[in-house]
Amino acid sequence: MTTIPLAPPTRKVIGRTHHVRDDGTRVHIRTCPLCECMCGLELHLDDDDAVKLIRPYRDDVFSQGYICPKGTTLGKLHEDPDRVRTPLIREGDAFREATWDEAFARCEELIHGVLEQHGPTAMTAFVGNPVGHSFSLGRYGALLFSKFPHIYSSGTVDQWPKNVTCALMYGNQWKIPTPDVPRTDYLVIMGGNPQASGGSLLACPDVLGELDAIRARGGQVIVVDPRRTGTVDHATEWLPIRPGTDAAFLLAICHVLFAEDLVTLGTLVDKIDGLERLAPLVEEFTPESVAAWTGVPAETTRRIARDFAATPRAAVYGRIGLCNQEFGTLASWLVDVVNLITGHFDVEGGLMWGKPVSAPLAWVNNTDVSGVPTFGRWHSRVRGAPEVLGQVPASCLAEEIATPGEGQIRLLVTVAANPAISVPDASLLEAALPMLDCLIAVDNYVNETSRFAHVILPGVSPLESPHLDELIWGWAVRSAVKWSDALYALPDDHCDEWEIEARLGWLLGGGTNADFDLKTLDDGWFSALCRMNGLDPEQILPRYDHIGPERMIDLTIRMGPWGDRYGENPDGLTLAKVKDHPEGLDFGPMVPRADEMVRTPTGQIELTPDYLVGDLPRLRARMQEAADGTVLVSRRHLRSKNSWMHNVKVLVKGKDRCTLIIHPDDAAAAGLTDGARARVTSEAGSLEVPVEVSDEMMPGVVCLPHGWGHDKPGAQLSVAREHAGVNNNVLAPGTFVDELSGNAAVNGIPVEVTRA
Ligand SMILES: Nc1nc2c(c(=O)[nH]1)N[C@H]1C(S)=C(S)[C@@H](COP(=O)(O)OP(=O)(O)OC[C@H]3O[C@@H](n4cnc5c(=O)[nH]c(N)nc54)[C@H](O)[C@@H]3O)O[C@H]1N2
Ligand SMILES: Nc1nc2c(c(=O)[nH]1)N[C@H]1C(S)=C(S)[C@@H](COP(=O)(O)OP(=O)(O)OC[C@H]3O[C@@H](n4cnc5c(=O)[nH]c(N)nc54)[C@H](O)[C@@H]3O)O[C@H]1N2
Ligand code: SF4
Ligand SMILES: [Mo]
Repeated sequence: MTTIPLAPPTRKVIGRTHHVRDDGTRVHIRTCPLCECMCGLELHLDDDDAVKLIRPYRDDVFSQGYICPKGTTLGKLHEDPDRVRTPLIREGDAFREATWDEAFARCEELIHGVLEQHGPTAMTAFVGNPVGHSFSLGRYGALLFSKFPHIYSSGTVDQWPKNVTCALMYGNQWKIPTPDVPRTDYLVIMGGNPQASGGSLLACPDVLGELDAIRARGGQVIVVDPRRTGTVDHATEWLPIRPGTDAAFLLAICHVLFAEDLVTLGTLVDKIDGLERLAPLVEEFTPESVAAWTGVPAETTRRIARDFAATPRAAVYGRIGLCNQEFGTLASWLVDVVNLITGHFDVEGGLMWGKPVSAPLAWVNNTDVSGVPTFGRWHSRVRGAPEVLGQVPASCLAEEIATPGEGQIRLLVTVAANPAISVPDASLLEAALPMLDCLIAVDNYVNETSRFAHVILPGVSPLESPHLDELIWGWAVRSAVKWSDALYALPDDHCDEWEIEARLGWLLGGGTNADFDLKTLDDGWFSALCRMNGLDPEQILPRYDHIGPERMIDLTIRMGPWGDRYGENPDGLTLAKVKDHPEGLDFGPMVPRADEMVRTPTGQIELTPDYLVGDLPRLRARMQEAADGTVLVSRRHLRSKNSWMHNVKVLVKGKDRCTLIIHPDDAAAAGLTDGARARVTSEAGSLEVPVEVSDEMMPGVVCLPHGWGHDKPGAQLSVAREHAGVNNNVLAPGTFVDELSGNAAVNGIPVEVTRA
């Protein structure tokens, strides 16, 4: 495939200048969209309107001057010569630049071709991570994704177990409680590494600073992880644990709590159902009985259970290491259980829910109205995987494309996703993608996935879009709101992302470009939101002279807890008022809110749902098997974001980061020395990678980062290609999942490591 020269980036400044420095530099303020820290940034513009420098914005009410190296590269992302800025249409083996009209005409032709020949069951979408960081992509995704019988997402390689437990326990899959890190005195971090990730399902800028503060006030921070991560440097204790065994460890904690009469429901004594069922369930899981399997000594488990129960402000937090594993749902459930049965839930310093200024749309649908989810309402065609919360494992996609028959997938729309890298059994998906009749990628790069596209519709750069986070405030440690103007205008006639989604949705529903009417569609969606908020659209619509995301954001803020409710509360917030505060508006720390948040049919927190309890026999059976052999886990790095920031030179320069970390004893046994090349083989595949020998790994566990493998023909990522690395998902067997959620178990993969 030939490389196409892409049009240079445009820089027409439309954002408001915050101040001008003495040397004439104009400074703009914006919130970084890259991770959950939501850092405030100062963008310094040069005479050509390019971003010459990015500094922390110290007045930001939320991040207060915290940033990381990724945030300083937003200008570089905008300027990246490889960033796709006009639509690309495939012609034979190559792409050519096209106008938006041409591109949508081609989409119509391809979409209608598949629709007519194979019907809607031949079409699906893959939703990627950046959608969760973009108000437009998130909200307008509804107009697109509803057109498919079902979709795939990175959610099933991420937090699906937590979604399952929250749906069953609290009534909504996105009501995810988070640790009140700034006010806790005892924090157990399981399967999370905020030193690299910045925190996940936990919006708390400068987590490491907060951990230092916990220690400074005499508190404890315990990191339960097979790897001695950078987070451990800020902790009081590292507890190595065998991957995939956390559920057993947590059951043993529960056992001690009951056995030693340490159980209390605290303030939620009248709000929790199912406690009496728990004690007999955990009885057999003594710390001694699980120690050999987990690797955690029994006396350590007992000590932690006692100290945790005895500390008034304490929280156990579990993240991706607890989800992306064989018993992800059990482990995710038990994290909440331990907090709930020690009175460390919905109270200061424990697990709490955030209180967003603009309530996430995802919080609207609760099981008291929609009904408790039943799982397996349908099964995937090829593997027979049961649907869970409307999705099957992401790894099913490859076989659904490659296997002929009724319902074979012929059309795929990817939105801000790179499944060729991010999904298990990566080799199978790589082989399947070229079989599609139509692949439309809404993405900023010709990457490992979009290189197979028939049409690439470019997204916007992080400086071309206004920004307001939505879902993430739901698990933020403070209630706050921040708005960012777009710094640059979109190039002339560049279609904005929300319109791309609306238009693709229209075409997928059988509509044509000729009869596409954005205003009518948007008015319809906005009217639906009005009704969800108990408003009469006839009254609200005339108040606006514009359509699009800003109108929705305004509604969401106005109908939120601090909103003006369209005049009912005249001093309340509107988007216009928020815009007047580039530093953001802060409404304080988290507050107890179980009464308003819990929306199960009984109105109670369900401690022991049948579906979750039903997985204990599988765990018990697994514990009987020998725990020998080497297993693989994943890791992240501060200077990287999943699969897509490796094209930024300043982030990838320096020593090779795509290495296999291995304990010295395991290295010696395999005849490997630091810097040597290892061959790693699993049931799914095999690859070669340089080795880093370090006792930061516990013996028997090796570790690779995810998101690499940029040497693919046709991908246009000139910098990333120089630092290609290997894709660890080549080693991840697609059928290795947490059975209750269908979430990928990319941690704990049995592998063999030898000298290459
Ligand atoms: N083995 C293993 N696999 C994993 C994981 C792991 O820990 N181990 N982690 C999993 C997790 S948690 C996740 S979230 C997934 C991530 O995997 P994916 O969701 O597939 O996404 P990313 O790798 O984040 O790639 C995002 C894509 O969006 C594009 N993009 C960036 N910004 C924008 C934008 O504003 N608009 C548009 N249209 N496109 C944009 C980028 O170019 C990139 O192609 O990977 C999962 N895979
Ligand atoms: N810099 C950077 N930040 C990111 C991302 C990124 O790619 N780069 N990705 C973002 C995304 S999409 C997400 S979802 C979040 C994820 O955020 P985190 O959940 O903090 O993810 P990781 O940093 O991968 O840390 C996971 C930890 O789990 C450990 N682990 C693996 N298996 C097990 C196990 O079985 N049990 C236990 N107890 N631990 C285990 C690993 O060793 C690792 O230290 O990060 C987000 N932030
Ligand atoms: S920690 Fe880094 S990537 Fe995350 S929001 Fe802050 S600057 Fe952006
Ligand atoms: Mo993620």
